[in-house]
Amino acid sequence: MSTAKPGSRLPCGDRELDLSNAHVMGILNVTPDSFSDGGRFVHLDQAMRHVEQMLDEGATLIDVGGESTRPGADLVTPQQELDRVIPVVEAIRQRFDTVVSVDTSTPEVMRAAAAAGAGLINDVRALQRPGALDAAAATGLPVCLMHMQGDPQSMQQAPRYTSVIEEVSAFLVERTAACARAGIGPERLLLDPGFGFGKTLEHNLQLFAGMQRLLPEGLPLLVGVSRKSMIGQLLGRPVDQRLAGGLALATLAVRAGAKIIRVHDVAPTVDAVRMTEAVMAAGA
Ligand code: 7PM
Repeated sequence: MSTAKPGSRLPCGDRELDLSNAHVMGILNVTPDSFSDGGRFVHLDQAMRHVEQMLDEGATLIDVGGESTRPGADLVTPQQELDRVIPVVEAIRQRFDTVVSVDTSTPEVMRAAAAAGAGLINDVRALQRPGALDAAAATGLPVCLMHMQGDPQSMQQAPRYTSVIEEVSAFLVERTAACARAGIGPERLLLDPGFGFGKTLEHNLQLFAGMQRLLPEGLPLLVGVSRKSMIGQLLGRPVDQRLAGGLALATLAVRAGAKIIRVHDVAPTVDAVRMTEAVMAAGA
């Protein structure tokens, strides 16, 4: 099972997350080309209003990302990513008491974000970039390892698996071992199936249905499906009409043992997570 032990705590720098219950992570995009926010949160004051709203709505982590992983998106230089992300991490830490997660694959950004007070490294490339394992290890922060087939530029062209569950599971086991060799123990890891990253609709559905079987070692799971194309494809909905589909998936993810749900729409997701956990607690 992927369920963390009751009372298990994840140290995130100078803060801690109690993983005996599920958390909602609010997404803060600081990319000018982010597809679902239209690049509205590039400016610091707007970004801080968005953070405040997400925290008021019950988010307990804020995920700051400066590299668009949209299929076909332009590559960002480390300097561009630093310029976008670090001022935002600093500003959040100055104003709010929350865990700041930094969505990055870039070693320089990991180090600088940790120095600026970030509490979690969220890497869609699972620390595979040169220098990323050592940089993440040196921060002492926990890391979310996500599965992706291919790279963001080409991943949706022709995703192929013999068994998506087996392959995602084997990848995450291998990256967990690579982390252990670099000095990042399992108590510092979260795992993520990477919905939409090199997966067809059918792959995403199979992976979602098999989520509990994914993780033999019982590490906590992070799930991100908010507004994603798996919802759009199944329901035939544009990106601004995917909330109900996303809430259904958030509910199912919590039921399957996920501990962090990464979303744009914090308030409705917090309600869905609380309802789900209340029913689960009553049946425990
Ligand atoms: C364009 C396309 C913009 C896709 C943003 C995205 C995840 C993540 C993202 C996830 C973890 C999105 C993605 N997705 N990090 N970063 N898990 N850990 O839809 O599923 O938000 S970016």
